[in-house]
Amino acid sequence: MNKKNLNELKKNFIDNGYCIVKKIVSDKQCDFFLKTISKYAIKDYPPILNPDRAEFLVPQSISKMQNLKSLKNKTKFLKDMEKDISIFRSFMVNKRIMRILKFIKSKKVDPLMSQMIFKKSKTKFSKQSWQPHQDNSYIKNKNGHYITTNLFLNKSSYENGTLYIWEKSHKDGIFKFNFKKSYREKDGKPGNIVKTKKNFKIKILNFKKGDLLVLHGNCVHGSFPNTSRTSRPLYSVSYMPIGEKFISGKNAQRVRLKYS
Ligand SMILES: O=C(O)CCC(=O)C(=O)O
Ligand SMILES: [Fe+2]
Repeated sequence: MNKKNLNELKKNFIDNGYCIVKKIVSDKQCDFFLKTISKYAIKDYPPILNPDRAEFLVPQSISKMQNLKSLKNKTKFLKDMEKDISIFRSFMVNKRIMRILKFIKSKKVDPLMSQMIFKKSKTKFSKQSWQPHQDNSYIKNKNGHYITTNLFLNKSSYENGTLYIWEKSHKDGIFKFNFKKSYREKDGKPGNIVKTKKNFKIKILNFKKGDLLVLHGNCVHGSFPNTSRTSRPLYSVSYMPIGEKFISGKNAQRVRLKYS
């Protein structure tokens, strides 16, 4: 990517609170990632938090291992997990992504957490629709430097539960909000709901497989339920520039991850 393209991404991010990098990952890599991480998806395909850390991946996929009959297969499951975790980590610190984020923030950034959201068609979690929220409402970085990336592992549109944003909503700091459980919630409506009297225009975002959405932590966004036959898998990774403070969180346990 040349300087002109990088400048354009940065301008979009600053002006609009988000930018989209088209086709940052090839179809083949997307399919490989999805196939690998799907080994750890349990019944109903709930999201997997921090699949890049064994202490998270083991408890969230243990029923998959227990379903295996022989000890040989169980040990293989765990052995393969080691390898797969390094694949997930490599996506978090993908060189092209890190370069773009560093350029946008004019500072080196560290990954803090990741989440795989399958929105697998015809499962309970396909109906999950995120309420309008700011990702920074969880982290509360007062300088608004938190960033979330969403890598789309399949095409994404209204029918299969794509994301929308509230235009220019990243310019007002952190809004008041109602706390919502946002990990394996029962009502299918996660996301700390923003409370504001201000009106924003809603913009629905469409993606192709391999596109990356870079979101300002204060940009209000949400998503639609997947009512189609097409799954809408995405791998989300959050980042923070060096020197910035953040709240770790009981579930997400954000930390500066020093992967290379
Ligand atoms: O997967 C989605 O539909 C939205 C996810 C999201 O906004 C989040 O994880 O904070
Ligand atoms: Fe979000």
